[in-house]
Amino acid sequence: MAVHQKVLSTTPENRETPLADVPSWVTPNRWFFVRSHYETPEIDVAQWRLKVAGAFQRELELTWEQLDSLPHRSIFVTMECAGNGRSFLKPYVEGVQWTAGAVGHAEWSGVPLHVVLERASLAAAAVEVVFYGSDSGVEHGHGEPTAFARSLPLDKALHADTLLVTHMNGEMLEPSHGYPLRLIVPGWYGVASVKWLTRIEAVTTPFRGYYQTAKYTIKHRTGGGVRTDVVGPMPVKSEIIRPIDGSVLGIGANRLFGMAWAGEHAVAAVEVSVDGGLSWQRAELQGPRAAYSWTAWEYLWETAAPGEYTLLARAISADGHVQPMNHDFDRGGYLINFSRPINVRLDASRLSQDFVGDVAKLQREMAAVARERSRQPLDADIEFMSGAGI
Ligand SMILES: Nc1nc2c(c(=O)[nH]1)N[C@H]1C(S)=C(S)[C@@H](COP(=O)(O)O)O[C@H]1N2
Ligand SMILES: [Mo]
Repeated sequence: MAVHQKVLSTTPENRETPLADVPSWVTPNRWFFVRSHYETPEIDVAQWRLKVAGAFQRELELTWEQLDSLPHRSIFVTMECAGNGRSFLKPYVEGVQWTAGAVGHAEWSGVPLHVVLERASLAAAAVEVVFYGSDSGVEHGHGEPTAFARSLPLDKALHADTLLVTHMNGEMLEPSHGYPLRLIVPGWYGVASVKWLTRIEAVTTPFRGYYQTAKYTIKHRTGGGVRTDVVGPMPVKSEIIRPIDGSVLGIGANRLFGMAWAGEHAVAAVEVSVDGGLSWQRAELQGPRAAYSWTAWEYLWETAAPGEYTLLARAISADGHVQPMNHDFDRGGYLINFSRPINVRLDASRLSQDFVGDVAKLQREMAAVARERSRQPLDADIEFMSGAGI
């Protein structure tokens, strides 16, 4: 069976992780979603330099070899685009119409950012660190080309888990994922993890770039009024991967399977409802449960009565947050973590097919699929969707 992948646009490259066909704890690189605002830059690593400039005691310019000689670390992190799930919003919200697949989980390796920041030695007046990618383009209503750039507050920039990444799942980064160097900001939406990194700048006033103030911001109501916040940490979320919406199931045992993640926190529990949210049961968590990483879950649903059912899942984070039932439209087309109903029909004339939900089995399956696919690199069934702007 071919893997079915959704491609929202090819230039820039925007494509989803095929969650239902590749349901593994580690997302293989070739199936990991891509979210790019501009064309993928072509970078010659021999010419490439990382400049570290601005509010530091000393500025640095590192070659690839110099960077690579610094201490390394690896960490598993789930990365999700802040617009993931946008196509499910009613009413319609402008932007790339992602379904559920702008999320993936990988092992990221590289040099902890703090190692480089400490070599350059931050000035006392520094308040943020800004990261520049080497991609740029002209945005609607902005005459000058806009470079992709984002900043981090000092505490997150200096955190031991924030990495300058060279490798993804043990392989050199692919061009689409930021070769030769990208940032990974664990627990934060993907937008913070700047790809094709060439410049790190410490600043003494908060950064006001396009992707920091015009895009990737949400409204936040306070007692006195409305504040604009930049998108940062990922809230708790779960996704039902199987069965898919609109499925016709048989009578007997049916397995619900999905993933749940909670940004900087581990997942504590997942609950499932088969009656549209009237009652909830505990799902079984499978495999690792760690901060930054998604956790697989499954629930064996035994039913005898044919009819229409609305399935829901809600995750609870280790710090006690519960996934919400509705989207908060103050968030616009970002931070889409509400429990999305999956409608299925139970058909009395069928028997249930207990598809495999066990993680160990899935991983063995995945390894077999990967081996097979390395011999058949074009065995993918690609669906082109209509993408729109940012
Ligand atoms: N330079 C640069 N970095 C970028 C982007 C970009 O367009 N340019 N997109 C961001 C967004 S919105 C996301 S969700 C992640 C996606 O990373 P991936 O394509 O490796 O999945 O990269 C982030 N880093
Ligand atoms: Mo994103």
